Amino acid sequence: MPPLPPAHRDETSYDRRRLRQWLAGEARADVSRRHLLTLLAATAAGTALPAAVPGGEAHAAEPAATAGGATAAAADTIVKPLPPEWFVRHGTNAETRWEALRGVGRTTPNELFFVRNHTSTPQLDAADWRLRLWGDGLRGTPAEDRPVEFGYDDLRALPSVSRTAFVECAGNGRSFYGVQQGQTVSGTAWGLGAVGVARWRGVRLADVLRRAGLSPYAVDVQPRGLDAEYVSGGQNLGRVRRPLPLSKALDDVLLAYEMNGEPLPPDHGFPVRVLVPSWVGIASVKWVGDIEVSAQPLFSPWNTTFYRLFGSAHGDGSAPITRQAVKSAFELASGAVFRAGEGQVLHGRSWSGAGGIAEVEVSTDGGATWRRASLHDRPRAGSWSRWSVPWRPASPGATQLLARATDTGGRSQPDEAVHNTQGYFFDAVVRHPVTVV
Ligand SMILES: Nc1nc2c(c(=O)[nH]1)N[C@H]1C(S)=C(S)[C@@H](COP(=O)(O)O)O[C@H]1N2
Ligand SMILES: [Mo]
Repeated sequence: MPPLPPAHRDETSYDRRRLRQWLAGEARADVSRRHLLTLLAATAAGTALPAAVPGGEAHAAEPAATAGGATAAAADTIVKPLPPEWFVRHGTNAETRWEALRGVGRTTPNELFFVRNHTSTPQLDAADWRLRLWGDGLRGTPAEDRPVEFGYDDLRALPSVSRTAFVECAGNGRSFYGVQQGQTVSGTAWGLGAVGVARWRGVRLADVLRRAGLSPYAVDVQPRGLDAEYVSGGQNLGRVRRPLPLSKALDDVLLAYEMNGEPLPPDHGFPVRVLVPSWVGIASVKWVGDIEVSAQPLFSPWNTTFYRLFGSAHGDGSAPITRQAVKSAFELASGAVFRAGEGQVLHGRSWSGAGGIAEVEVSTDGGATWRRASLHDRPRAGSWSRWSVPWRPASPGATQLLARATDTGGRSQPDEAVHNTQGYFFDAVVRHPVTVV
């Protein structure tokens, strides 16, 4: 049995659970054969792991020193420090703790920003980095081995634009399908911390495409990362890549080289990443090395097997997913403790892939009554709005805090999210447990 690639670790506990359910005859009829085969292969490999990352974060967050081989490798997939008070580790990924955002401004500091790595952060040198554009959607049809090239300095010499935007994993909130709805889904068991907002600076992808000689027949562009090839279920899926329709590519997409006024940190795509505002995080390819420009629609595992909605509510599967849903989170630890009779101010943030945030309502009694939160930021598409609401808990006991946002397009958070097998787009109101003493 070959050793388990680090990229699998985040998936294995879910995969094992699904395998047990399958063996127990509880398989969902909508699990495709292909998905099941992937699942079985990943799970078989997973069982060979030397007791991986028990209980997760505290252990994995520690740098290599004391940890065994597998755990050290998992910790090494991310370059920046991951103090356990800021991050929850999930295999090759790190989730921002919402309580760490309390008192933090509208943008997430780079040190606090979540990391989603399919494999591990590559350490690249800007001096020999090149962006290669090729394909039959460019005039002259440059081939992959004779591309149009831009160096780092070439990009930095082009007119720059800045934009505040969130990057959010499509699977953010995934664990609540299980916790709140009792449903099984595959993938990294994120809480709500697979999202961050940054001020990005770079060049417009549109400018680079035009300079490369965009043909009138171009329909799709496909950026590809320089990180290692991704192996899933024993299958090498190649480098991370996902097609983007030309309409979006020409609209507001950046080739970003700065994050919050600093060069991109290694974990977030140094030297250059794609930044696709409001869309699922997978579109924002990090460590971009080349972009295929195509006169035909393109496909990769990241817009076929992954990042579509499958399950009984979705027929043969949805189209590739694009805009993020509406979500809200309290800047508070799960299970936070409050004193009865003491005045508090609860803080949180809400965001949407379809516009700014127009209204947020909060319930402190498990959803029985609601009141409006004060919004502290002007609604802005692609970013989040901070909000607060005063609260004086009356009597001791367990309760749940709920926040429900409505965006400027009138989209609001439902009580229940529509299930899909890979657990994307958990947009339902999350019930945040707290204790009053
Ligand atoms: N090359 C590359 N790009 C990538 C990924 C990756 O693993 N490799 N992960 C994607 C996913 S799924 C998400 S959610 C975002 C996360 O960005 P961050 O790590 O900067 O927060 O990057 C995307 N871009
Ligand atoms: Mo993601």
